[in-house]
Amino acid sequence: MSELSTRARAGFEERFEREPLGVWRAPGRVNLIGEHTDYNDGFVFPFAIDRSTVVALALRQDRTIQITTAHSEDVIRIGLDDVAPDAVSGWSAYPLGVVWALGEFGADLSGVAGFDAHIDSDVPIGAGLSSSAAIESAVAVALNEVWDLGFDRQLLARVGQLAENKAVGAPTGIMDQSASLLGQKDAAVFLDCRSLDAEVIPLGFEAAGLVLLVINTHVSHSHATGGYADRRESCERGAREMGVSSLRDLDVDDLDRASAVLDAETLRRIRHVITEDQRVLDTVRTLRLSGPEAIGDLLTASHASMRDDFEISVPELDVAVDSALAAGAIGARMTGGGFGGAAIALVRTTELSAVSDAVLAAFARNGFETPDLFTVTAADGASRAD
Ligand code: GAF
Repeated sequence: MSELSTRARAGFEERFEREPLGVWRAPGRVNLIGEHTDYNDGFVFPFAIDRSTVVALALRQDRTIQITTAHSEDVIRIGLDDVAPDAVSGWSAYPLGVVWALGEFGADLSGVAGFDAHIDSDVPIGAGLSSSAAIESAVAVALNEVWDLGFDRQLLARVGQLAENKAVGAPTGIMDQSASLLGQKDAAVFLDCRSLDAEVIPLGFEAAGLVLLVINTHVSHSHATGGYADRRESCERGAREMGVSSLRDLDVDDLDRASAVLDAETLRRIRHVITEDQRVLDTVRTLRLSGPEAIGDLLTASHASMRDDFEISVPELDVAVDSALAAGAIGARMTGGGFGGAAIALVRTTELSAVSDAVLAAFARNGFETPDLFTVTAADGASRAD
């Protein structure tokens, strides 16, 4: 049992004065490439990481739900029949949103028992590593098992996304929950967000002497407000004005026509999405043919596109990427929805300390808050932990 599971079990026992039935875990994710393509029906290539959210849970004799977390003193208490998007708020919108969304996807909750649950996590919050999808996926796999619902993992990912969209209020796509539920050790999930076909592709970082460094800038972001929804609207407008149902239906050959049809800003937004879809396909092909050392330039090109065309980077992310590259990283980019969060750098193991030192020095020189630097490995998706 991991240290985190042990801590969650102890936290449950302390708060509810009984033993949990079990502990379930779900990982955060790093997106290797394919940003803001998921809600455009495009391609993504994320992997589940070795940092997780865990939920210790036991059923009750009545239909009450009680939820606590290690990060607050609150005890959220609500009747199963009262759970609805407008009845939940704050952090409890994630687990309770999942309860509601299971019902929306056809689970018969009329006869199920309520539960007590305690949540703990080592996925940094607001860092762009999908702490929210990790909570949703951990709760989803736990309830799927204890309520014997028989949902498959693709459906559980859609449950988590619906919770995020309607209960949390963030208009996000399906990538994060898919990574958290479908991930496998040492591999990334190549997902077609239109068909939801997923293929697990070995990364081979360790064998190639590479390591993935995460640089958490501490610039906190939220997708329930502001820029994320704005970018999504631009993409939908661009697709509408180009006469297609989603940007997936366009490719780089359509950009000339787009420049005649769209305003300059919308053109930049859709150019990011169209070229990013192509970069995902190129990355998967390059990884298969030539190994992970060969994907660096695609990662770096993805960052430039997000910085210049989609305009979702911030100075801290640009400095993280530029300083890592200057110190020898073979590729680097911001990861996740943007406007803050983390950058990733693919680095030769032998150069990890030089790259880390260079990033820390560049942040200090720019007067930025000291970032958190840590490496991640690709881990298995959500499962019962204890
Ligand atoms: C966030 C969202 F949750 C994802 O669905 C995805 O759109 C990502 O931003 C950007 O690629 O993580």
